[in-house]
Amino acid sequence: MTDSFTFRLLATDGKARRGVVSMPRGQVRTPAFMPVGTAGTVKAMYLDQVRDLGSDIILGNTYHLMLRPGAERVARLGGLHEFARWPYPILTDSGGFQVMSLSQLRKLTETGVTFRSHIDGQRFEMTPERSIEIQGLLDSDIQMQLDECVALPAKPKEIERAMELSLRWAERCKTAFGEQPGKAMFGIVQGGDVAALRVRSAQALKAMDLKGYSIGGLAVGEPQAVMLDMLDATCPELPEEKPRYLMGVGTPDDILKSVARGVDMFDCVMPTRAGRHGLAYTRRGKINLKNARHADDPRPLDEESDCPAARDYSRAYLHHLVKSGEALGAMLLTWNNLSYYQKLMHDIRDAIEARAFVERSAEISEGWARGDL
Ligand code: PRF
Repeated sequence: MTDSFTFRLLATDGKARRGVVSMPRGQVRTPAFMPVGTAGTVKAMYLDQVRDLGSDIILGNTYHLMLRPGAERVARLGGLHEFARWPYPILTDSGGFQVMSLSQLRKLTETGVTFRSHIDGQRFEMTPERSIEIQGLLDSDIQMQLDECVALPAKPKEIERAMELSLRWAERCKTAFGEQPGKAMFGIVQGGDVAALRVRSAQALKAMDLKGYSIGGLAVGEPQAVMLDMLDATCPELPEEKPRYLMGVGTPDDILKSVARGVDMFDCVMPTRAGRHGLAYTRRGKINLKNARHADDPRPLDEESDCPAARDYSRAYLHHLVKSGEALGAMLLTWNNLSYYQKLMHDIRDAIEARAFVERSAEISEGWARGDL
């Protein structure tokens, strides 16, 4: 049977890949950045704006949505796309990572994780089967297996145990997901900072013949060089004809260096969270609008940007909004940051197509190094 979920590689430049993931709700141009829409909203943005900036897909979180408003309720209201008014692809994380970082009194066994909600203390159980069931109720297009992500540094034995558990959970998620043409369930490579464990995880997941592969357990406290070494160990073990998604990464620099190693998809709270904290990403690096040096500065963030938030408002005004805790400050800076991230991804895709990725990467990095405009 033909599947309407496909990945097509359009061009490569070194290990960098330009492709397109297709599914009934739309196409995702890769390398892709997926804005984080944890609770069915990309914070401080209208989803129409998110779309207009060139986002082909957004991310939703099983953990948050199961607690509030509840997966069954979202399903009754027509699914997450209808609920949030985003008719395009949605990828959902499975919940394991958020349980471990946000919930209280969690207990992990072979069966799954039991935990208490960080909102009201109510007790929940999350198994691989329940995670896939919830992602199905949300009507997610790209679903994640339940996994266990270990924070680094950690002992190799502990990393190995979590990696092996994640592999067994991948099998259970694969069975629970079954055959769903037009949708995908990705396996998640774990293995911490141990290259041999990463290789074992990637090979075992490859043998399961999943529709895509995530790389988890990175950007969890290790230096960037370690993350890049793990990508060097992992990517060659993954099938070329399937998309690769590096979970929760990263800074613009992380993205450039990971694309160079063969990663296709990214998500990160960085542009949205930083925007709510007064930080602006520009082609000349980061600007902290809280800083008093901006109080009298009539210049915009970047007069050459086509994003109104970057082009039409003075730094003095943005500084004022941020210092006053005004909602518009968060809105304008999030808009600027997502615009910058999506422009970066656009440039990366063009550069790979033109077989000029290395040169273009160097130019982009030089811009950041040159500093503020
Ligand atoms: N697993 C899952 N989600 C994640 C991660 C992971 O390892 C990470 C690690 N950077 C971010 N989000 N399921």
